[in-house]
Amino acid sequence: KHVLALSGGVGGAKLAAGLAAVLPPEDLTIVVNTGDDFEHLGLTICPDIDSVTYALAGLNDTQRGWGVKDETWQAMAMLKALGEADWFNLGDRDMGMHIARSWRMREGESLSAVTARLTRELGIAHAIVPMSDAPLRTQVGTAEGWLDFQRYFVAEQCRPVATGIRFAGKAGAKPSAEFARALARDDLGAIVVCPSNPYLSVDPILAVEGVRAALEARKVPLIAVSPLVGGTALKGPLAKLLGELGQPVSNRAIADHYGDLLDHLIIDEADAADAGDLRGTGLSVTVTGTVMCDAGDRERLARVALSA
Ligand code: FO1
Ligand code: CA
Repeated sequence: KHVLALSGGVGGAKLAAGLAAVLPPEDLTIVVNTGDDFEHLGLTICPDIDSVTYALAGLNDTQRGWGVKDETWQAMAMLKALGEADWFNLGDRDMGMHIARSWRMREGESLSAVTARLTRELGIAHAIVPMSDAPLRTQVGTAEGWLDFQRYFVAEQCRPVATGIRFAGKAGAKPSAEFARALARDDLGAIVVCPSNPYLSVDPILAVEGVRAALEARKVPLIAVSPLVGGTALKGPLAKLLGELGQPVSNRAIADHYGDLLDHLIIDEADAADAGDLRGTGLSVTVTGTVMCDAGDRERLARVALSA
């Protein structure tokens, strides 16, 4: 049976790596959020595709949470000396990835094609697939207007008060060919939603044309791993953003958010008290450790998700 995984960046990438460690390449398609992507210094930057790629290649920097390990920053220092924008940190090795992707795309290759090639070159046998080849960009509404996600998150450090989230370009953003193929497979056995932020990392995937309807139509179980630990987001100042938008941060809110799509929710042992209420809604629930510190944790959680 084939597994379709939906992933955002950091937390999602860890479970994606766990799934890749326990499933053969032909049994897994990892579809990645591209709502965080943007153009910067003439480069196409895809933070979530890169987080998943680096995690599967064993190149990810676990300390920083993004980018490549053993990174150096010489190109960045030169850019700064030249008076160019320095609010978004591009390591030298990471820069190589952005250059390869950007020039191939300028030569006419699709994001899907370039992602398939670059991941293969890095020795990754599993399919890492962008949700769409069309730009669908997550933007945060502020008093100064709509900001691209990286502008809001990195340049502005989430300081502006958020008034909304929108996905610019979602009209006409079709699923990538490999995503559409995975959604339609006869042998699809499960859909796993990795522990990424539902509003910022999974919603963009669900906003791609036809995706929500296709997921609803499939009679295969949809299993989500909650990104919450101890009732709060494991990483990031994103709780502030969600608070400003009036979105409660709780497992119940996540379950309600996914609604009918969701069949099974995996929650952290620190939130075991949530299980009763969640089960009361008709959901099936697994309580386990969801914090992934090493390869053993990732593989164990992947196996728990698959047995659900
Ligand atoms: N996050 C930061 O907080 N500061 C950065 O300078 C930064 C640079 C960066 C470069 C490449 C990349 O792939 C990711 C990078 N990130 C950086 C992380 C990224 O902005 C976010 O963590 C994700 O978009 C959230 O999923
Ligand atoms: Ca279902």
